[in-house]
Amino acid sequence: MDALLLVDIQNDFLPGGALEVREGDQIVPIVNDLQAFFELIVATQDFHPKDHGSFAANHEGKKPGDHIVLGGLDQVLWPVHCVQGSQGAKFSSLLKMDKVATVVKKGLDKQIDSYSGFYDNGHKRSTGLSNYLKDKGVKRVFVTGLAADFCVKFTALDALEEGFDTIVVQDATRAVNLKEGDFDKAMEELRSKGAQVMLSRDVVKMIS
Ligand code: VGL
Ligand code: ZN
Repeated sequence: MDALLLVDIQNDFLPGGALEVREGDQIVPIVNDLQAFFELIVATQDFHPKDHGSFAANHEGKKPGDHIVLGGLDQVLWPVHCVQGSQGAKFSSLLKMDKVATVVKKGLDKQIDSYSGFYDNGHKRSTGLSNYLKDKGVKRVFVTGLAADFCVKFTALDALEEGFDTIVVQDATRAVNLKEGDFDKAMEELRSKGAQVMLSRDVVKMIS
């Protein structure tokens, strides 16, 4: 069984959003088209309380891009984004959601960030996604969404660690690129750890 994962395709990560990812909107039609080829589709949703520790605004004198220690881990600080109940936390209105079987919320604990859809950044608490997929007999996951160098990367790395064959759909993701080249670096790291990086048209050829 295959699963298609839609990582954080939310307004705040799209152009015009609080943590906008360049060209993030361009993945939406690709992700929508891919859904026709999957029986099981799962979305993740970055879903922070407004006092979340990853927001620069919640630390006096800090600005986005600065680093602090949060939950014992190095944490880059972000603009306020994906606040529970806000428009920015909602999925893109252009994203097809009718086939999405379940939504996995993450980043709810203000004391620790959660890039991966499987675990928080300290690997302390599971979201339940791994067991959900395993219960459905999933062996292979295809990862799409935002952003390639954060939530997509860490979701795919955890998928590998959880024993899933993991394919990252290269044209169905875009990077924040805090530093130039972060997209390519993320894809290289994913390959080196055992993920396949494939274009959506090759995914369709492989599975249909
Ligand atoms: C993300 C930064 C902070 C992401 C979420 O979805 O990639 N990045 N929160
Ligand atoms: Zn976040």
